[in-house]
Amino acid sequence: MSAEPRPGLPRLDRSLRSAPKAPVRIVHLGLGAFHRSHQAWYTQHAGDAADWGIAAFTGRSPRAADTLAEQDGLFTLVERSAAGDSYEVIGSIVEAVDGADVGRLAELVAAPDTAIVTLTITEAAYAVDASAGSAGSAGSSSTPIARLVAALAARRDAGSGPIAVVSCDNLADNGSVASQAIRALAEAREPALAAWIDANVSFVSTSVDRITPRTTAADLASVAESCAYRDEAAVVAEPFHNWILSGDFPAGRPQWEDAGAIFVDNLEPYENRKLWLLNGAHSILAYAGQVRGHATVAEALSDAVCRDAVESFWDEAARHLTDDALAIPEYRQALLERFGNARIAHLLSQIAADGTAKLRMRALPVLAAERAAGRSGDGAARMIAAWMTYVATTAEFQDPLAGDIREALTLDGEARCAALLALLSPELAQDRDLVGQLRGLQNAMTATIARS
Ligand code: CS2
Repeated sequence: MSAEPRPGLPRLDRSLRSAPKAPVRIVHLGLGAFHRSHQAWYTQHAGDAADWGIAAFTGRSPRAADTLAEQDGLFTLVERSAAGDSYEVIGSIVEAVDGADVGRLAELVAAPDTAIVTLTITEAAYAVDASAGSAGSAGSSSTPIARLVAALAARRDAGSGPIAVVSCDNLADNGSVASQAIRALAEAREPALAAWIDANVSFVSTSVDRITPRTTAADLASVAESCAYRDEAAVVAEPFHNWILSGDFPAGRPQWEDAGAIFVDNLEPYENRKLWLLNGAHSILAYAGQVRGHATVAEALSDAVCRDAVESFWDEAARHLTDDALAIPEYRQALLERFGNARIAHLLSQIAADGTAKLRMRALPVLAAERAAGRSGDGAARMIAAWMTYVATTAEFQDPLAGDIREALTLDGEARCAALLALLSPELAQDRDLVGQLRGLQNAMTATIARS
């Protein structure tokens, strides 16, 4: 994605914008747009930002690191509200590295000044295969979790002491999930390493929020136009941002609270509110919306069929979000406004990726809670039915279980429904009533498409 709006424009870097370079004290895995609009933004806005630089590693491809390195780590954050855009140069990323450079990762994680490792590695990346890890297969040693385990071993060997690992992926209890994944691989590699991790690594759980669509060539062109420099690493995000954290930072942390981060003892109600209401609605819109011919969140939300599906799922989820402090009516209203911001072209195809990993977090807890209360859970079930319809009608979908999904799609009727459901929960797939309910919801959805 390269924009060449006006030839001769200077490239953004630290000679163009004087941004002091803080020492690396945070290592990040997963240098995507969300990391830049969220953790990098919070770190820049901490009162002690001058002490906290980020070294950010890419996931699969070195491209984002190369682009950012050419700009000394600087990038523009475009805050896009319904009323207009504002621009800010973010300088908290001081080193951008190809994720395959495990040597540099180990060196930085082992450095005594490094206090924190943050993660945005996607929901799917936490499903590790510890048996493959023990065999040291090429596949597993190149996953972000396996790289981090190797880097933690280097920290232990260097005697650099405790550190915090902070998961910023959309998973319930993401600190514990990260801990289990890392521990399992460490145990398979060397039990003494697992013991060192138990004693020295603090796993912090967080709920993260900022809608950040993939940057387009048009976005880069508009940055060039407005800022009079070329920035190939710009990101666009909504003005809203939220970060709630729970856990210890044994080697210190930036004063993220200056930027609005909230530290709590009990994260669960907040993460459920965000995962169910925001991310759950996103998944409904992504699947039902695309099946009904829409491309963006704002477009899908303006379709009454999709909007009703969201509202009825929210009604169900809200029954299990009972703490008054959660202010659910206001949160729902704010979400409608955020989703309705048509200046943010948030593509449904982007949200639709990795459905099996996402629906386990977004649909299953509400479905289980509703069924335990003796109700149908139709709202949550409709999210799953929409996903089933989507994978059945879409040639190109991205999912860690894509092969299993394709195999399930060779079946018909309830057998297909049960096989797809088994990919989310083998246990639920045994429930004939639920399979019948999902089948009915799929038929109803197909009927609405035929009518519209
Ligand atoms: C989205 C999230 O792609 C998705 O699955 O639901 O990335 C969502 O935009 C963020 O969690 C918002 O904070």
